[in-house]
Amino acid sequence: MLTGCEPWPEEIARSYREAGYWAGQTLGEALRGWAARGGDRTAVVSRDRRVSYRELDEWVDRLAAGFHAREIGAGDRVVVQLPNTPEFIAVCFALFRLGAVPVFALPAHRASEITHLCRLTDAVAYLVPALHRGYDHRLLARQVRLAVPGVRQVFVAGEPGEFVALADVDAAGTALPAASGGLAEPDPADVAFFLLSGGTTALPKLVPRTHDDFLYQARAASAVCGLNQDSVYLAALPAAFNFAWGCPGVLGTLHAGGTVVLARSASPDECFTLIERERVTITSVVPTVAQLWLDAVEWNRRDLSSLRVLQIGGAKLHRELAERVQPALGCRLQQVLGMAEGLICFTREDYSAEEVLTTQGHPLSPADEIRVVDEHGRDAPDGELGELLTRGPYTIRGYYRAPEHNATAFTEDGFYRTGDLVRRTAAGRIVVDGRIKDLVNRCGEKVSASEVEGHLLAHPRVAQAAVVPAPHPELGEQICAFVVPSGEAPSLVELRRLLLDRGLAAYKLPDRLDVVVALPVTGLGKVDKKVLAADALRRVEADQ
Ligand code: J2J
Repeated sequence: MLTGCEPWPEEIARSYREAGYWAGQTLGEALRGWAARGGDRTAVVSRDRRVSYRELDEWVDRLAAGFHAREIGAGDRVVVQLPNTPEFIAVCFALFRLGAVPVFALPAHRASEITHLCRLTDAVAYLVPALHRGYDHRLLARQVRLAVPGVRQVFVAGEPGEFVALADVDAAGTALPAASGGLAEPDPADVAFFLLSGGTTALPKLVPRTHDDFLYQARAASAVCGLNQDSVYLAALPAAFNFAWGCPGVLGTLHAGGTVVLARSASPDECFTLIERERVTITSVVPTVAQLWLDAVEWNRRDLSSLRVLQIGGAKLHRELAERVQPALGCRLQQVLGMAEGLICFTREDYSAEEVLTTQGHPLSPADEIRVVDEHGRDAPDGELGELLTRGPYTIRGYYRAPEHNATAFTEDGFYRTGDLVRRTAAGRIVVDGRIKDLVNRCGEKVSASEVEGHLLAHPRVAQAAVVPAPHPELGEQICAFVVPSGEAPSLVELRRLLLDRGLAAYKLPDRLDVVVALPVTGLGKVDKKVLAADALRRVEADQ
């Protein structure tokens, strides 16, 4: 396995293989099988392009050959920051075929996140769109190259400026025989790609996912959702987000022989148009997007009758919203509790209506092991709140290059500490009821409090800073910054500008600023985030 990653213990890995969970196939090989079956059927659709299974497979081979000709090879890390376009899928599979390892950045990431990802992974290349949502990613690429000279090449989907056009990589590939012809197939047990954790640390952690574990996840999720070749999945969220990538998402749909439709944004305008045009049957959204959609059906008269399932996950879904799904959209609701680190729980078709509305379901795999433990690590009885711990055939055993953090994020016997507070019902359903990890879940995007605090402290007149969540009617949670100033307090606008200048993604900027004379501390002298969160809630309510 790639150095810096934590493999499953040999005996457990063997048991996953013997049980058939790990099929010993790479993602690149899997696509060959899907293409052989899918032929001229449509694999991927975007606003202006349709790609058949056969075309996708050939495109991937050409790109693989083109990357190979540009000296990208097995084990090389490549930061991929592309919006939902067919290129994103083709590039990832091309890298999989070479045994190179894509690192999934989100389109909203900026210099702070991207330079960190490039440094942490020793990336040799960086892939960007030319322009996305009015932002010129070539400017960002210039900054990144200056900061991290190890990034030897930048590839651009679109007009490349001084960099290399992805179209040229494609063209270069035609001169070579099929990429896999001369290249060794990567080891299915090795890392296929890195997902970003919804982490709590000042610098985001990376989640190494193997071919074996992820193909299993996608296959099993596809089966749970009953996908087949008539299924049409709409990727409304960024495809680089685990939810849209493999729960069952893009990979589960391709595995089933269905069609993946790529939306550039989750806006009701764009998504409803695509649902109507492509007869979409299933899609996945976070609760804030679900709310937008449910409000929009009142005035947007698109035909959404093809939609069979709306998956909602990524953040707490309130019952009132859950109840509106079926009447407004005429489709079934499926709640999903997932995480980049692995474990996914789904509500199932045979659940009672009440269970679908109020629980986050049960684990995908019979081999998923779940514990709900109290603060002393003892198993909590059903119905009582505790931290969710998990291990299983698609849950990682450690973050990449993070031995110290891994020592606390995982138990000695390999359970991942999710930081989620849950209870288990007598029927074995999981209900998420809070969290003990230090982050803000804003529109399903996880914002690490300590990451934002670190940047706030860079302001010369900020002596202390603490970030906590508070409820927000549209965002789910908002980012509240408490600041102890030294001298004249900076304004919220000033702090937001500073964070943007420091290259932080815009979704991480504080929504509120409260200036205080001191931060509350616990008996151990740490900032008391519970007291602060309660204080934030009071202030938010007082302002309404
Ligand atoms: C409450 N909290 C939830 C839910 C995730 C599918 C769906 C979501 C993610 C995801 C994902 C929740 N109710 N239904 O990767 O494959 C919070 C929990 C969890 C954290 C993980 C997938 N569903 N959460 O959201 O890695 O706190 O993955 O630990 O971004 O989101 O965040 P992330």
